[in-house]
Amino acid sequence: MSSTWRMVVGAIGLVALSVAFLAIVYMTAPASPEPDLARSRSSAKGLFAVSIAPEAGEPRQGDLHAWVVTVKTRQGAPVEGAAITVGGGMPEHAHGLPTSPEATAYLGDGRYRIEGMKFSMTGWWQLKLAIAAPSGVDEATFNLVL
Ligand SMILES: [Cu+2]
Repeated sequence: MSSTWRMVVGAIGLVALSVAFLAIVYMTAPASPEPDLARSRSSAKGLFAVSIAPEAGEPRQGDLHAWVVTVKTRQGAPVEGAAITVGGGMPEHAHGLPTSPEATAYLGDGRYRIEGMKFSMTGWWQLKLAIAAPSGVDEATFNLVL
């Protein structure tokens, strides 16, 4: 084989490999990234460890229901005396929450009850909690898919 011929064959081989690689990447990549559905996370600035849980079973579309939000320090100590403001909505639909949920009670051990939650549609919701405690102010965003 002449060296020119060898180079041509090599180049064709490289192109074929690249096409195969791109095809695999394209076919295995998810169409859109799934939201992170973790119900425990660090707040945005890392001030608090925040968890959420529905107070009674998984919420269904249209149900008015309550959540319990647990706020702890990074070291795991309960955060008391926090004011929690609830926001959110559906990022894909550019609308907010259909209700105005509020923190209505401190349940002890860093737990706060959020009442008046309602998911009026199925799909991807975000729950945004602004937490103002004596030790500082931070926020945490949770994703929920109904
Ligand atoms: Cu919607």
